[in-house]
Amino acid sequence: MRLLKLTLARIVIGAAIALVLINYVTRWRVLNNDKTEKSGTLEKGHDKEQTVEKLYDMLMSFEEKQNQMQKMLEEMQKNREEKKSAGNHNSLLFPESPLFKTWGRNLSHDEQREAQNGYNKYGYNVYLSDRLPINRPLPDTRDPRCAKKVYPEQLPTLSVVLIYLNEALSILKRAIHSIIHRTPAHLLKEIILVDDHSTNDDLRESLDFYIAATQKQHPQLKILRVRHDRQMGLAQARVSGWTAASADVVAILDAHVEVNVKWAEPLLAQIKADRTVIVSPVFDRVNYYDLEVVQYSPAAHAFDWALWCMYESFSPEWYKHNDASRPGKSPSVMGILVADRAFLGEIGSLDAGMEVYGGENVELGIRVWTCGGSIEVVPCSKIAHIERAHKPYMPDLSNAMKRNALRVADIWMDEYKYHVNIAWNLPLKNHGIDIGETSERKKLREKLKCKPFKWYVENVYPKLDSWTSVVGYGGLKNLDSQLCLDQGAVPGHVPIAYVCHYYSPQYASYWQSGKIYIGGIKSHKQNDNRCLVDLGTGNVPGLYPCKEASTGNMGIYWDFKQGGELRNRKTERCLEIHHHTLVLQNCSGQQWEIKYVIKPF
Ligand SMILES: [Mn+2]
Repeated sequence: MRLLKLTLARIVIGAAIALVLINYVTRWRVLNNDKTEKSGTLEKGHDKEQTVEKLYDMLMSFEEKQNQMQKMLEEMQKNREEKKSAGNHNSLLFPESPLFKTWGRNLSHDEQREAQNGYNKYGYNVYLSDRLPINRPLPDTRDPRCAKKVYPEQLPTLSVVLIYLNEALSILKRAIHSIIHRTPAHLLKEIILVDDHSTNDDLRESLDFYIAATQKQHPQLKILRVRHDRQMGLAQARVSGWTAASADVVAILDAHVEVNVKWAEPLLAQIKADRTVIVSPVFDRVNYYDLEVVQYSPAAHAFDWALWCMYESFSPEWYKHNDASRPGKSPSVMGILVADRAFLGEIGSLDAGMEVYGGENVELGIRVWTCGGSIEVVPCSKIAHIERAHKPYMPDLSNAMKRNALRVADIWMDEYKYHVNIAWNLPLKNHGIDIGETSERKKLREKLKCKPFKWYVENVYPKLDSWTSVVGYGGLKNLDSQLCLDQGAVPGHVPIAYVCHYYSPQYASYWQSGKIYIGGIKSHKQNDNRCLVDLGTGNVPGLYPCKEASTGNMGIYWDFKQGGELRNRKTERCLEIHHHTLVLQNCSGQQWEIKYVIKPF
């Protein structure tokens, strides 16, 4: 206890000294700048410059010591808490908060409040981040074969762009520190910090000071700042970072990352061998609640027809090699990307017409592949990335996402573009959503002589299922009762009649074959949809995976005309609503209507 108090006292005194020093340095700099400009007393300036350098060095070594002391303090705190927790457990103030699912049992009420506030603000555990060392070690999660690989000595130089909006200072510092210390100095030309109009205070003077001190320690490294005076959105922020870059290769990263050992070499080697390949590292997940690193296996980056991104397996050939250190082709990138700077420019960098967040990564994927390049995920390059509980861009990202998806569809998807409308349950025409000016990007597509989207689907992303035999979608309404067909309880096999709201439980589609899917359509061939069936026994309809339904010889085909009855081909019974309940019975002429018709049926 006494030792703890002593250490605490030391830190307080140390911090006070540091504050005085910082104050002194800042004031002196301001004064000195004025003076030198006015009187030009260079020699005096030089002396003072040296004094300042010493002060900086003192501060930096102080920071190191502080880190060590912090660690000691934490150890002791932990021991103390472990002893305490045996008998005396603090009650949780926020038992519902995901932050405290497994973490923070031993915090006092005041500490819990502070941690919860920080979590609400950032979507991750900033309380803990502020208390972890900036230079914390990361587990080496690579395939063992990676450590044995040898990369060329001569590799392209690298600009690392970090994009952020209201990121916590300690998170940003940890990202910068990891990049500087885990990238060979002769390859790392510059770090470019792009602030997409943050409003939190600690990204002002405190960050300026940290950058100045870091710059002092690494004079050969350029650290550039790009600050937007209004929020540009992710795509434009990334474009501005790319524009500011000057090295051979540009890596555009989120700022809530820590790069892992030898992250850069495997990426640079791929690009050196082929400048038209755009690469992505593999991200390990950093839990937003305890900041622990969880190992992720390499996988391709893909998307569904709503253009939400998701992981997907590599091609079957990749698995045949049985070597998890091999780069694998990928239909798209999740967002983080590393590319030959000039090549990225030649194909139109990123679509600056994309707003806020989402879809810009899919657009890049389609464009790179169809316009002469390719995308690879490189397993030997690992980045730890915080998966935030919520993002600071907007409370609900789906509106931006929907708008951006429609824009991508309009520019790139040719005869497939209405798939995006189906996925978002929007009408084919007159959806009333402004997708911005698209003529420039369409011109670019022509100029680059990009291949059609059909080529992309068939050759790059054959797992993406096409919905060309859907004839109607949106929702099925019973005109007699004005109720809608709804998937009912999940898991479960009994659809229900419910007040129409046309959200995903009521997404229904009618197919050329006569099948009816309820609860949305799966975007990937390997995933099964759920088919409306007449089991032939009882009078209750069923909802079963279509494969199971057809092998089980259930009645999965329906005769249906817009505004007409819904009659099962096998049993000849009709789906009707009786006392607010779905029943299969002899047809009495009840009428159904599907929300949107693609082609007459
Ligand atoms: Mn991120």
